[in-house]
Amino acid sequence: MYIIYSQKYKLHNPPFELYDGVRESYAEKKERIDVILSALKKNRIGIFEKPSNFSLKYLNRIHKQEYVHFLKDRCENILPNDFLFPSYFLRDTYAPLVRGTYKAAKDAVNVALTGAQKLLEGESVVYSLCRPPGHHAEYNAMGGYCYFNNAAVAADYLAHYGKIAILDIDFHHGNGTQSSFYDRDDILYVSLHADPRFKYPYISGFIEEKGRGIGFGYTINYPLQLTITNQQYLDILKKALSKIKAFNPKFLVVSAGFDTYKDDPIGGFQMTVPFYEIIARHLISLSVPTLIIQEGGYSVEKLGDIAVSFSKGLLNRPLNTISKEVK
Ligand code: SP5
Ligand code: ZN
Repeated sequence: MYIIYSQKYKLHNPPFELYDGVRESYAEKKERIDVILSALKKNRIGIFEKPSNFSLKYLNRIHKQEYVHFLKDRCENILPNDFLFPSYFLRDTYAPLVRGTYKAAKDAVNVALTGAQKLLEGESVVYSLCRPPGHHAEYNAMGGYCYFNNAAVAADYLAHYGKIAILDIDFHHGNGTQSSFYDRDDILYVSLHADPRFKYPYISGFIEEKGRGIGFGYTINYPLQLTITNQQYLDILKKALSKIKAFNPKFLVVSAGFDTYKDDPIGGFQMTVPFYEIIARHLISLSVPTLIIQEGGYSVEKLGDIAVSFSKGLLNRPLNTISKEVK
């Protein structure tokens, strides 16, 4: 399995986020990727590769050109060690800009697109270790630690070759990804996430949001109770996967957030480290070429172990093959 990452993730290092006006430690730390990389390397999982540089035209299919220019321009004008919460294109107080934000976010898109390219070349599963994450980023807005929507850009790129399913298993609803494809019937968006009545992004991810026009029926939301057990989660994951199977996609893009982990400082269902291997094996059981896009996950202490567990599941044989052998 190829693991794609860029060193430029380190350029994005905001000093804090704002919660109810109070400065709090920035949860989306660069150490998240440091620990994932070192754990994967230590366990000899994956073939590591740098991203290629893709044209901005792919980014501009998902984001408004003015927004992309604004981000580039504002970042270039921020002094080292300074920060900015811009007055425009910002949907909440969880996406400050620093000097390196644009460069890091642009290269995270390259990481996603390089992974997509690998699928086109015939790989069955690729892990794009994107940072900053992307699924909250909308057509003309940053928010929730996201600037450019890595998964949406990759899905749109792959959609030229066939139908695409996106499965979003981050703890939070992917409002940006949903809105990117809300009117389309060639990209199915399916998300399992904490009930937005209680958790970020609060205003989207409800069951009633199903798509619009020809896109109606191609957005599927599973808002979950915060107390959901792992067995209940698996039952819903299986339902989500059966919807994806029925759609018969050419490629699957997974927005993989590890903030569903039980001790995550921001999210947290009841998931333990070994549970991620089980989730991954279910994803692979679809037998559709799959691009994993890193989204959230904030337990720096456990993220390495989680990524290793998840990757082991990706590398396993499909569950259906295994159950046939048992019979
Ligand atoms: C990609 C992703 O997982 N984005 C998550 C954005 C969540 N933003 C809300 C975080 C609020 C955390 N601060 C609460 C501290 C209470 N004292
Ligand atoms: Zn999240």
